Order: sequence, then C-alpha cells, then structure tokens
Amino acid sequence: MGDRSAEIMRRSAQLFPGGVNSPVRAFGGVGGTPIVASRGQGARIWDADGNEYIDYVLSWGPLVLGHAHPMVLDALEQAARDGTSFGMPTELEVSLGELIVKRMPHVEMMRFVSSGTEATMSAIRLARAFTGRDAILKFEGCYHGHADSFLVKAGSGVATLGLPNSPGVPAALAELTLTAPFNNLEVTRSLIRGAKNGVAAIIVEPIVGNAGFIQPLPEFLAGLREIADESGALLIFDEVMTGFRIAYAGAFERFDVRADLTTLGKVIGGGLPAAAYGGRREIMRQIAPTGPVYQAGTLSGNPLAMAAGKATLTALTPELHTIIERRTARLVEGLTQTASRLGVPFTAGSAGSMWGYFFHEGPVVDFESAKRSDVEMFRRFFHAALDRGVYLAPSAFEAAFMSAAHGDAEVDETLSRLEDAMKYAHA
Ligand code: KE4
Repeated sequence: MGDRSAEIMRRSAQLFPGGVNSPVRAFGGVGGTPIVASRGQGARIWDADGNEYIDYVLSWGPLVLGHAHPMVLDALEQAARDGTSFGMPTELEVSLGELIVKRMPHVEMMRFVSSGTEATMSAIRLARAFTGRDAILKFEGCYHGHADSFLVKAGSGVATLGLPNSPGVPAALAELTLTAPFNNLEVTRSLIRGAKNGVAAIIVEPIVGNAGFIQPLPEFLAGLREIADESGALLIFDEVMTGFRIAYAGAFERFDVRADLTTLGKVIGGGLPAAAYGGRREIMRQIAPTGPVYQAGTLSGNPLAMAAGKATLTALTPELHTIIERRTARLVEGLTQTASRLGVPFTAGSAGSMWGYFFHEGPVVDFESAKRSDVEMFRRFFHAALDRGVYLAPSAFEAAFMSAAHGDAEVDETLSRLEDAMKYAHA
C-alpha cells in the first residue's frame, strides 16, 4: 500500500470503527490495510497513490455498466440541475418503476427505499402483517442486510469476521428466525411443518452471493415455492444482488419460479442509494397509506438515484446483458483451466454477470461446503492479485461481478495476471 493510502487510513481509523463505513471493506478476511479508492473509469479504479486495478467488486454489485458511465453521468447532471430532493412524487420514480415492472412482471407494485437492508426489513414486516405470523425462515450463509431478524447464521461480512450471530439482537427476535442449509428442501420442509405458529416468509438469495457464489440445485427454488404454497408462507426472493445480474431481469426469468415478494437494490440505483421491495398487488396494498403496515423514508425515490437507475436499466439491453454474460463465462472458464493446469483445487461458476470461485474441488452447494474452501490459499491469491492490479472482493465469502466495460482485452489481461497470482499463491 502506498504512503497516501496509509495516511488516509490512519486518519480514517480515528473516525470510523476499523477505519471503514461498512465492515466488508476492512480486509478483515485477508489481512493488511484496505486500499483507498480515488477514481473509477469503466472497468478500472485507481487508489489514492495512483495505482490502477481492474475492478471485479464494482461497489459490491451496482455498477453493471462500469464506473462513471457517460449515460449515467448525463442523467445525474440533468437530475441534479433540476433539484436533488423533494420528498414529493416525481416522474423519475414512476419511469424507473415502470422499467422494473416491464422486466419483472410479478413485481406488480413496489416501494422504493434507500438500501437493500431497508428493502428486506420492510418485506418481512409486510409478510408478517399479511400472514399474521411472526417466524421467518432464511438459509445459512445468506445475507439479507443488517436488520435484526437477519443476523442469524448470516453470510457476507458477518461470515468473514466469524460473527454469525450479532450481539445486540434480542434473543426473542432471533428465535423467530429459523435457518436451514441452502439447497436442502428436506430440512426446510420439516422446520416449516414444525413451526408452532406457522412461518410468515421464506426468504432466499436465489443464487447465493454472500457465502461465495452458490447456485441452487435444479429443484430447489421450485421446491421452496411448493413449500410456501403448502404452508401459507410468502416466498421472498432477495434479488438485491441477483437482480439485473443473473439474467436480463432476474430469478423469475432464469429459474421460472415466481416469488410473492422481491427485494431489489444495487443495480436499480446505478451506483446511487436506491432499493425497492415489491410483488403481488394484494400484498403491496397493505403498505401505508393504502394499508396499515407502516414504512417511510425522507430520501426514498431520490431523484438522483432514480435517474442513475433509469439510465442504467435503459443502457442494459438484452443484447448487452448477453455480451457481459459471455465474457463472464469466458473469464470463469479461463480461471478454471488455469487452476487445473497448475493443479490448484478450484471450483468456479457464473450466472449472467455474477461469478465466484472457491479453492476447493467442489461441489459447493451450501454454507458448510463453502467453508471447506482453503481460506489461506484465498488470502495469498487475493493479495497476489491486488499486487498485479486486479481488485477482487477481500473475502472468500463474497461473489464477484463483471460490467459492460470489461471488454475482451480486460478479460485477457485479468486471466494472465490471475494465472501469475495463482502460481504465486500455490508455490
Ligand atoms: P445494503 O443494505 O448493503 O444496500 O443491502 C443489503 C443486502 C441485502 N441482500 C443481499 C442479497 C445483499 O447482497 C445485500 C448487501 N450485500 C453486501 C455485500 N455482499 C453489501 C456490501 C456491504 O455490506 O458493504
């Protein structure tokens, strides 16, 4: 790390716990000091010392067009000139909402919020109110933001730092969160059947991106739909990460399973703070002011965020999605071949523009098998990649992303740098 980054991080450590404003940024899973971002353009970022990296974190998912895309910048400039916030209805939020519904017809109605955490937190409040039940069921290693009910066997930074259950969450609330292994319908079914007062919602990342990258087995999501229908629980797909990433739209298109409620974030804000929850009209109408379930926000539907989201979804055509998807698959195939040539235990996968890898022969089907990944090898690989100008998520329990700005040249450059990094990590 350069002098300038080190100096900024010294000041930062005085102000923010761990020197960061979100724990996943702190290099807790890999050691060392975080690099400090100063600029991004397309597929690349520069740190405060001027070092350049090809970026596969992309702000943890939102930047599907890459950094500082001209269409997003133009939309932001126009929106900013017209006023940055009103706390009133605007046409921009209607336009973005219409773009989402067009691609996700099962999201008949929605409410914009400012973070994924707010979206999932509000979705389970709504599910609890709609069903009149208190318990929810989530899957081990899935992360749904940091609301109290979700900090039970959670993934992402919680898993990276080894704090699966956070202090400060009242035990009485945590008891209402049942957890099953991802891809395990049997345990899910028996937990739901055994729940005394029923379960309000089954919430799932349709493809897990917070325990590394884990795909559902072919029958899993359809099985959850069936269990939800049998038991009267709502099925919530948390598509904060997978939305507009694993397919042109999302899980419905890829897996043909329809959730009752869907949560969105990341891509729909195009790099600005926007998220949403939505679904069946009869459920959404329970939200205030049409219904009694209260949920509100000063900056919800913020014009800058709506403008960035609208520009992003407009630019992300089906054709462009297919191009990014192919490049992502090529990168993953290349890495898999490299690992096999070098004799490194490795398994990797991709869906649309989301991908991930484990230092482990596989298969990885749940959090338990994800944790068998060689974390020491990951640490060496992560730092070797960073030294060679490739910025990967600083945790073995996070997914990676691609953007429209990662062209074939960037993919080739990445493959050659990561081959070097793998050789170093394996030596
Ligand atoms: P935010 O509150 O961070 O906007 O979204 C929460 C959230 C909800 N659901 C899913 C599936 C998510 O992936 C997330 C957030 N993801 C993490 C990283 N894996 C965000 C990065 C961070 O925590 O700083």
